[in-house]
Amino acid sequence: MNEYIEYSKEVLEAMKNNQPIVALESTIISHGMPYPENVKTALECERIIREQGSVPATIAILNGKLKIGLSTEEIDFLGKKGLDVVKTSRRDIAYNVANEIDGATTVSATSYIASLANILVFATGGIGGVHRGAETTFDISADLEELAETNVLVVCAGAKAILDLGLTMEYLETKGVPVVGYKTSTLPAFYTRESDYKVNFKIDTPKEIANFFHTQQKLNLRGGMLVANPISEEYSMDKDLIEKAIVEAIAEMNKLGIGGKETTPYLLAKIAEITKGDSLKSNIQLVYSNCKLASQISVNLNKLK
Ligand code: PSU
Ligand code: MN
Repeated sequence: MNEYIEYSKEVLEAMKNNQPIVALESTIISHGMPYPENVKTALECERIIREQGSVPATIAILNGKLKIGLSTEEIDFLGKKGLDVVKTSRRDIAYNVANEIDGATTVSATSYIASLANILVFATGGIGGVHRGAETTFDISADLEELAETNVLVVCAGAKAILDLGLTMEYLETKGVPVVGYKTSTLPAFYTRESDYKVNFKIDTPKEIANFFHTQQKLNLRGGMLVANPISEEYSMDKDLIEKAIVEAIAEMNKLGIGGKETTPYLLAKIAEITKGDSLKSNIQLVYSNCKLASQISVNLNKLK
């Protein structure tokens, strides 16, 4: 296994010194945002994580290796290549490694690779989930199954409103994945702070979240935890406006016959276009906020180890 993993110097050093680490995904760089905002955001995420006391480990597949911790050049490479790098979920990992195909890892692949290195905390924007219309398309993100299988705590801003939030919560419930609301009892909807759905547990401090996850691990309850951190008031969007943009984007997508792994990147880009970049601005800010919280949770978790 180790022959396939390549750590950055910073991450290797952190592991040796038992420092807290936070994993970051790379699909958000290549497929989630346009260049150059994607690169700027990825680097700022790393800075915020360091500022809060943890070491960032951005994850991708490059030259046939599972890379844990990327250089600025590597992040720039993924950002510039954008949709030309392979969006890599769990099912793509072995193929990309075997054939030395560069891949940007989604939440599912990133969680799996992080877990190989015993990295327990991971920050992202929004997770994949059950898509609207899943009763006919069967489109359910591999992210959910990964949360059920892999011991990683994922900090997100809730599930994106391009998804069916109710069905996403049901799926997580079936799989026994706890959904924690950070200072909130309702599930945030990515661009907005609230939805019609309740989280399982409202917790107000990073320390208590760390203690919860630590206990879950000690009890051998295989699987992850989802921490939903609402976008700050300042950057949250108007609910009706964003809903309109989402409905329009989905209709356009169906007209074009787009499906499968292209669905999420298409919708993100289309919504940014419809909202004239406002959704992208919100997206960036919520990711920063998630990085901050994830780093704080990781610091607390590290003290319990
Ligand atoms: N949320 C974002 N930006 C993203 C994604 C989610 O704010 O780029 C990406 C993540 O990598 C996530 C993936 O794992 O979309 C989900 O894709 P799918 O729905 O095809 O599983
Ligand atoms: Mn899908």
